[in-house]
Amino acid sequence: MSLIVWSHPYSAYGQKTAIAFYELGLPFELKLVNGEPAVTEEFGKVSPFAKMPVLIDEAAGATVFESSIVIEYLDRLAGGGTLIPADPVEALEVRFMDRIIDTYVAGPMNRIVFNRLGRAGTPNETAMALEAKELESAWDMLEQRLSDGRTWGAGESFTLADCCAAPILTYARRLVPFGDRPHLRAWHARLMARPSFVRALEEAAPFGDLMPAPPPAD
Ligand SMILES: N[C@@H](CCC(=O)N[C@@H](CS)C(=O)NCC(=O)O)C(=O)O
Repeated sequence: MSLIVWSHPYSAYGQKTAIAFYELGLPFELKLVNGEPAVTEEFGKVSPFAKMPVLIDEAAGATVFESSIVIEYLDRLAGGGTLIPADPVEALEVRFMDRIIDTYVAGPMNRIVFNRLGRAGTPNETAMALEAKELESAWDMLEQRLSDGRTWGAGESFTLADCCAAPILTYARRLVPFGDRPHLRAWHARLMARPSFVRALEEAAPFGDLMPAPPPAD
Protein backbone atom coordinates (compact mmCIF):
# COMPACT_ATOMS: atom_id res chain seq x y z
CA MET A 1 0.00 0.00 0.00
CA SER A 2 1.55 3.32 -0.98
CA LEU A 3 -0.18 6.37 0.39
CA ILE A 4 1.27 9.79 -0.34
CA VAL A 5 0.04 12.94 1.40
CA TRP A 6 0.72 16.44 0.21
CA SER A 7 0.67 18.50 3.37
CA HIS A 8 2.57 20.54 5.94
CA PRO A 9 2.93 19.53 9.60
CA TYR A 10 1.83 23.00 10.82
CA SER A 11 -1.36 22.97 8.76
CA ALA A 12 -4.53 22.44 10.83
CA TYR A 13 -6.10 20.32 8.10
CA GLY A 14 -2.82 18.49 7.59
CA GLN A 15 -2.74 17.63 11.30
CA LYS A 16 -6.38 16.55 11.14
CA THR A 17 -5.45 13.98 8.51
CA ALA A 18 -2.15 12.96 10.18
CA ILE A 19 -4.09 12.17 13.38
CA ALA A 20 -6.35 9.85 11.37
CA PHE A 21 -3.34 8.03 9.89
CA TYR A 22 -1.86 7.51 13.38
CA GLU A 23 -5.18 6.41 14.87
CA LEU A 24 -5.66 3.86 12.08
CA GLY A 25 -2.02 2.71 12.04
CA LEU A 26 -1.66 3.43 8.32
CA PRO A 27 1.79 4.45 7.04
CA PHE A 28 2.17 7.33 4.59
CA GLU A 29 4.81 9.29 2.77
CA LEU A 30 4.71 13.07 3.30
CA LYS A 31 5.19 15.36 0.31
CA LEU A 32 6.02 18.64 2.03
CA VAL A 33 4.21 21.67 0.61
CA ASN A 34 6.99 24.12 1.40
CA GLY A 35 6.41 27.06 -0.93
CA GLU A 36 9.31 26.26 -3.27
CA PRO A 37 8.28 27.13 -6.86
CA ALA A 38 8.85 23.60 -8.26
CA VAL A 39 6.88 22.06 -5.39
CA THR A 40 4.10 24.61 -5.77
CA GLU A 41 3.86 23.83 -9.47
CA GLU A 42 3.70 20.07 -8.87
CA PHE A 43 1.21 20.54 -6.01
CA GLY A 44 -1.00 22.70 -8.26
CA LYS A 45 -1.42 19.70 -10.55
CA VAL A 46 -2.88 17.50 -7.79
CA SER A 47 -4.76 20.12 -5.76
CA PRO A 48 -7.35 22.05 -7.78
CA PHE A 49 -7.75 24.74 -5.09
CA ALA A 50 -4.09 24.65 -3.97
CA LYS A 51 -5.26 23.43 -0.57
CA MET A 52 -3.72 20.71 1.53
CA PRO A 53 -4.01 17.89 2.40
CA VAL A 54 -4.26 15.83 -0.75
CA LEU A 55 -4.03 12.05 -0.57
CA ILE A 56 -2.67 10.00 -3.44
CA ASP A 57 -3.43 6.30 -3.20
CA GLU A 58 -1.05 4.97 -5.84
CA ALA A 59 -2.28 1.39 -5.63
CA ALA A 60 -5.86 2.45 -6.31
CA GLY A 61 -4.94 5.24 -8.74
CA ALA A 62 -6.99 7.63 -6.59
CA THR A 63 -6.47 11.29 -5.71
CA VAL A 64 -8.56 12.38 -2.73
CA PHE A 65 -8.87 15.87 -1.30
CA GLU A 66 -10.97 17.58 1.41
CA SER A 67 -9.71 16.41 4.80
CA SER A 68 -13.02 14.88 5.96
CA ILE A 69 -13.31 12.87 2.76
CA VAL A 70 -9.66 11.81 3.04
CA ILE A 71 -10.41 10.51 6.54
CA GLU A 72 -13.53 8.66 5.37
CA TYR A 73 -11.40 7.11 2.63
CA LEU A 74 -8.67 6.07 5.09
CA ASP A 75 -11.17 4.66 7.55
CA ARG A 76 -12.64 2.45 4.85
CA LEU A 77 -9.14 1.42 3.72
CA ALA A 78 -8.39 0.34 7.30
CA GLY A 79 -11.49 -1.84 7.43
CA GLY A 80 -14.14 0.73 8.33
CA GLY A 81 -16.07 1.61 11.47
CA THR A 82 -13.25 3.25 13.46
CA LEU A 83 -13.24 6.97 12.77
CA ILE A 84 -16.68 6.86 11.14
CA PRO A 85 -18.97 4.59 13.18
CA ALA A 86 -20.75 1.81 11.35
CA ASP A 87 -23.99 2.80 13.06
CA PRO A 88 -25.65 5.44 10.85
CA VAL A 89 -27.08 7.46 13.74
CA GLU A 90 -23.69 7.63 15.45
CA ALA A 91 -22.04 8.43 12.12
CA LEU A 92 -24.43 11.35 11.64
CA GLU A 93 -23.34 12.92 14.95
CA VAL A 94 -19.69 12.46 13.96
CA ARG A 95 -20.20 14.18 10.62
CA PHE A 96 -22.30 16.88 12.28
CA MET A 97 -19.55 17.78 14.76
CA ASP A 98 -16.93 17.70 11.98
CA ARG A 99 -19.02 20.08 9.87
CA ILE A 100 -19.76 22.44 12.80
CA ILE A 101 -16.08 22.72 13.70
CA ASP A 102 -14.97 23.07 10.10
CA THR A 103 -17.58 25.69 9.24
CA TYR A 104 -18.10 27.70 12.43
CA VAL A 105 -14.69 27.38 14.11
CA ALA A 106 -12.17 26.94 11.29
CA GLY A 107 -14.17 29.32 9.06
CA PRO A 108 -13.96 32.42 11.27
CA MET A 109 -10.49 31.39 12.50
CA ASN A 110 -9.09 31.30 8.97
CA ARG A 111 -10.73 34.61 8.04
CA ILE A 112 -9.27 36.32 11.14
CA VAL A 113 -5.83 34.85 10.41
CA PHE A 114 -6.00 35.93 6.76
CA ASN A 115 -6.94 39.44 7.94
CA ARG A 116 -4.11 39.59 10.46
CA LEU A 117 -1.60 38.37 7.90
CA GLY A 118 -2.86 40.96 5.42
CA ARG A 119 -3.87 38.27 2.92
CA ALA A 120 -7.34 39.81 2.70
CA GLY A 121 -5.91 43.31 2.12
CA THR A 122 -5.86 45.88 4.91
CA PRO A 123 -7.08 44.16 8.10
CA ASN A 124 -10.76 44.91 8.62
CA GLU A 125 -11.40 45.30 12.36
CA THR A 126 -15.21 45.28 12.00
CA ALA A 127 -15.14 42.06 10.00
CA MET A 128 -12.74 40.47 12.48
CA ALA A 129 -15.00 41.40 15.42
CA LEU A 130 -17.91 39.69 13.65
CA GLU A 131 -15.79 36.59 13.04
CA ALA A 132 -14.81 36.55 16.72
CA LYS A 133 -18.52 36.67 17.62
CA GLU A 134 -19.13 33.64 15.41
CA LEU A 135 -16.36 31.81 17.24
CA GLU A 136 -18.01 32.66 20.59
CA SER A 137 -21.28 31.22 19.25
CA ALA A 138 -19.45 28.07 18.17
CA TRP A 139 -17.90 27.69 21.65
CA ASP A 140 -21.41 28.07 23.17
CA MET A 141 -22.86 25.50 20.80
CA LEU A 142 -20.07 22.99 21.46
CA GLU A 143 -20.31 23.52 25.22
CA GLN A 144 -24.01 22.77 25.06
CA ARG A 145 -23.49 19.69 22.87
CA LEU A 146 -20.80 18.29 25.19
CA SER A 147 -22.89 18.83 28.30
CA ASP A 148 -24.39 15.33 27.94
CA GLY A 149 -21.12 14.05 29.43
CA ARG A 150 -19.64 12.44 26.31
CA THR A 151 -15.91 11.71 26.46
CA TRP A 152 -15.09 12.55 22.85
CA GLY A 153 -16.61 14.89 20.30
CA ALA A 154 -19.40 12.59 19.21
CA GLY A 155 -19.62 9.99 21.96
CA GLU A 156 -17.41 7.44 23.67
CA SER A 157 -15.09 6.69 20.73
CA PHE A 158 -12.42 8.90 19.19
CA THR A 159 -13.65 9.71 15.67
CA LEU A 160 -13.37 12.04 12.70
CA ALA A 161 -14.95 14.72 14.94
CA ASP A 162 -11.92 14.56 17.24
CA CYS A 163 -9.39 14.47 14.38
CA CYS A 164 -11.00 17.70 13.20
CA ALA A 165 -11.33 19.33 16.61
CA ALA A 166 -7.82 18.72 17.97
CA PRO A 167 -5.82 21.08 15.71
CA ILE A 168 -8.62 23.53 14.94
CA LEU A 169 -9.60 24.14 18.57
CA THR A 170 -5.93 24.41 19.53
CA TYR A 171 -5.36 27.21 17.02
CA ALA A 172 -8.76 28.94 17.35
CA ARG A 173 -8.66 29.29 21.14
CA ARG A 174 -5.69 31.61 20.63
CA LEU A 175 -8.05 34.05 18.88
CA VAL A 176 -11.09 33.65 21.14
CA PRO A 177 -10.41 31.92 24.49
CA PHE A 178 -12.68 29.12 25.70
CA GLY A 179 -13.71 31.24 28.70
CA ASP A 180 -15.98 29.70 31.30
CA ARG A 181 -16.96 26.59 29.33
CA PRO A 182 -15.89 23.57 31.39
CA HIS A 183 -17.02 20.83 28.99
CA LEU A 184 -15.18 22.41 26.07
CA ARG A 185 -12.04 22.83 28.18
CA ALA A 186 -12.14 19.24 29.40
CA TRP A 187 -12.63 17.86 25.89
CA HIS A 188 -9.75 19.95 24.56
CA ALA A 189 -7.51 18.75 27.43
CA ARG A 190 -8.30 15.15 26.44
CA LEU A 191 -7.48 15.93 22.81
CA MET A 192 -4.15 17.49 23.83
CA ALA A 193 -3.21 14.27 25.63
CA ARG A 194 -4.22 11.93 22.79
CA PRO A 195 -1.00 10.25 21.48
CA SER A 196 -1.94 10.73 17.82
CA PHE A 197 -2.30 14.49 18.34
CA VAL A 198 0.80 14.68 20.55
CA ARG A 199 2.72 13.13 17.65
CA ALA A 200 1.25 15.61 15.13
CA LEU A 201 2.21 18.53 17.41
CA GLU A 202 5.75 17.16 17.80
CA GLU A 203 6.07 17.03 14.02
CA ALA A 204 4.87 20.64 13.71
CA ALA A 205 7.21 21.97 16.41
CA PRO A 206 10.37 22.29 14.24
CA PHE A 207 8.48 24.74 11.99
CA GLY A 208 8.07 27.24 14.86
CA ASP A 209 4.97 29.22 15.78
CA LEU A 210 3.39 30.68 12.65
CA MET A 211 0.06 31.66 14.23
CA PRO A 212 -0.46 35.45 14.30
CA ALA A 213 -1.84 35.33 17.85
CA PRO A 214 -0.26 34.99 21.31
CA PRO A 215 -0.22 31.55 22.96
CA PRO A 216 -3.27 30.94 25.16
CA ALA A 217 -3.04 32.71 28.50
CA ASP A 218 -5.04 30.06 30.37
N1 LIG B 1 -11.74 22.28 3.19
C1 LIG B 1 -10.35 21.93 3.05
C2 LIG B 1 -9.53 23.06 3.66
C3 LIG B 1 -8.06 22.86 3.44
C4 LIG B 1 -7.26 24.10 3.79
O1 LIG B 1 -7.79 25.21 3.92
N2 LIG B 1 -5.94 23.91 3.91
C5 LIG B 1 -5.05 25.01 4.19
C6 LIG B 1 -4.01 24.61 5.21
S1 LIG B 1 -4.64 24.37 6.83
C7 LIG B 1 -4.30 25.38 2.94
O2 LIG B 1 -3.98 24.54 2.14
N3 LIG B 1 -3.97 26.65 2.78
C8 LIG B 1 -3.14 27.08 1.71
C9 LIG B 1 -3.55 28.42 1.21
O3 LIG B 1 -4.64 28.87 1.56
O4 LIG B 1 -2.77 29.00 0.48
C10 LIG B 1 -10.09 20.61 3.76
O5 LIG B 1 -10.84 20.24 4.68
O6 LIG B 1 -9.16 19.89 3.36
